[in-house]
Amino acid sequence: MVEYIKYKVPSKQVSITPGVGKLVEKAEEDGVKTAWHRFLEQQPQCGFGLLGVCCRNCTMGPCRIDPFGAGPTKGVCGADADTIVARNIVRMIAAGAAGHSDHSRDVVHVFKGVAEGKFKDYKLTDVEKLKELAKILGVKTEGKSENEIALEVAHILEMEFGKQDEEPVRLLMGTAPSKRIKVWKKLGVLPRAIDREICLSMHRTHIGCDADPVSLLLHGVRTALADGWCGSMMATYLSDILFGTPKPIKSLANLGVLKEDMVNIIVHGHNPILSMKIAEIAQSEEMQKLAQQYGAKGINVAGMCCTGNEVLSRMGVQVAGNFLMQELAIITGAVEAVIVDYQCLMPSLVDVASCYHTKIITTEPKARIPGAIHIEFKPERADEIAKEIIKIAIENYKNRVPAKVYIPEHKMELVAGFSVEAILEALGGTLEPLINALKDGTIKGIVGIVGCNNPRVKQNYGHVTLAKELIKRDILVVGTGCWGIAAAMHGLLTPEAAEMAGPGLKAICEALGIPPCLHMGSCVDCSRILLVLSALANALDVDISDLPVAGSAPEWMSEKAVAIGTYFVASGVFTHLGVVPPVLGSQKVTKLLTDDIEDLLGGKFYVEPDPVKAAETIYNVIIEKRKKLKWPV
Ligand code: XCC
Ligand code: SF4
Repeated sequence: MVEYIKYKVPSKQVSITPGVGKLVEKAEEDGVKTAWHRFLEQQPQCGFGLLGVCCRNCTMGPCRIDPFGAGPTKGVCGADADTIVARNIVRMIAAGAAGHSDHSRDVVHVFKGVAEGKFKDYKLTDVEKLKELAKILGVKTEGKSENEIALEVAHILEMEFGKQDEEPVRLLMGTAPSKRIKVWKKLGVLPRAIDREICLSMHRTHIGCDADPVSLLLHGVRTALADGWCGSMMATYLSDILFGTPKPIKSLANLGVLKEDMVNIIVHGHNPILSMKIAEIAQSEEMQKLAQQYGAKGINVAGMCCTGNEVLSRMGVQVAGNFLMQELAIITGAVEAVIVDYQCLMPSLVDVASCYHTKIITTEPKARIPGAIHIEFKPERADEIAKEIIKIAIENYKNRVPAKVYIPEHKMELVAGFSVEAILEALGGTLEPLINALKDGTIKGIVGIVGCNNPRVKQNYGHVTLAKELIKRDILVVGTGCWGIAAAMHGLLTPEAAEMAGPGLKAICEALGIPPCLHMGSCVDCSRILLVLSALANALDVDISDLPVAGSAPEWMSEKAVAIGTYFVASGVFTHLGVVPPVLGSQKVTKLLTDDIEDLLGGKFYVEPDPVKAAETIYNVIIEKRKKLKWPV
């Protein structure tokens, strides 16, 4: 579908990542719109929406509050700006938590099926990790087979979603530091079951329920905690058990990983259950041979977004790009198929693909896109379905139009796969060296950077600038998601990047042979960051809120990012946002989130679009925390 392009995009200004500008220009030449074009068409965006003061929760509305106070100050039901803004943000948290946790539910389903012997195409790969999880959940392992342990674990994890008692979820109780748990207990925000807290978020925000912004936001906290310390954590644990816990692994990133003479397949979405299979089966002799019969040299699988991070971390599969590059991959004209599961898939993929030969293949009933080929992925027939999907890509190779192909040459080396276990191994088996380096000031602190791309931000400028500014100040950076891919494409995930770090961090990186920025996985793997925080707090006998650490989402856009940000704040972490959340319509909610909440939880949000300024503030916060610990600054 060639479209009329109303506004041209200033291609040199949209991104700092090499190759992106060129492909945006190619898109325009080919008559294809990208997210940047549609973003321009959306301007000016609705001011009420941006401020969070629009409510559509019932049909007496939609209601909008006049932020200047000259027009209506209440909706038809009487809800004011504080109530409306708080309700909207709680719904964002609930949606984000639902995304992560429902992904987790799918992994539990496969894990259980493996334990029951039903899903023969998967296996329990990391049995040590299974035993560790069993211990956390209080499952006895002596005298039991692996499958018996897995079944008991699966049963408990299923109950974490839907149990009806008032006890807190067990995964959280088994992994969070006790000092933190006390804080949550006192506030009454210990989550009882994942689905329950999400459901209650929807109930509370229904017309005529909770109108108190404080009570609403506290439930938002409870819902977010159910995500971070339980739903997301479960996805990480079980994916490691099924596919192996990541270890440092080398690979390449950026669109230059696509190959002119191979069948290029992009795996995009979030769940490793599908992408690991595609990557594995594509390597098989049968599939490689078939590709050769069709005139290609072989099959090249490349990742996009978080499922890209999953296959990168475990198999070293190369990454084509992050969120805003999904359309560009197709615009190279060299991609035979984009295979997606769910989350962060632009429906526009189908429009863009219609200008090239690319097939978009959806695989999940819960994420269908009109115009895509739909092949439902079923774990009981995983290998067979993976083959079927890969064959579509291979057969499509002949339809590639060489005149339409342009693959930018840029690609960057990287090392990914820094699970908690891998970090410990790099440190020689214990946290001691890291703790000592923190205590004596060789490393000033640790910052987790996560999250998306957003056309409001020059693509990857926020991610890369913030990371560079922090490592320069001897702050170790860890992170996940689209940040990880940005950092990779800009060379921050190589041991050589230590050159860009301050003297202390540089020395540590050189001694350990690690990059100054550690890629910890996909967005659900933010739970790995929580586990690092928990281990540090326990080892130092302090609370997470005492640690010289911070979080950041410089280019966030998704509701999942709101859930992540909230569980970081709720865990006691000072959390920076580079994109303004839709809360400014309520001074009360804004103050609660960026100020008052600190007294309750020890963490708070801090909003600053400029990553250089943000780095300075984050550094100062870390220095303050160090002073309180009486550590040298
Ligand atoms: Fe999606 Fe996870 Fe955001 Fe990237 S970082 S755009 S949520 S893929 Ni999670
Ligand atoms: Fe308007 Fe209240 Fe209905 Fe929201 S819930 S749309 S504020 S009447």
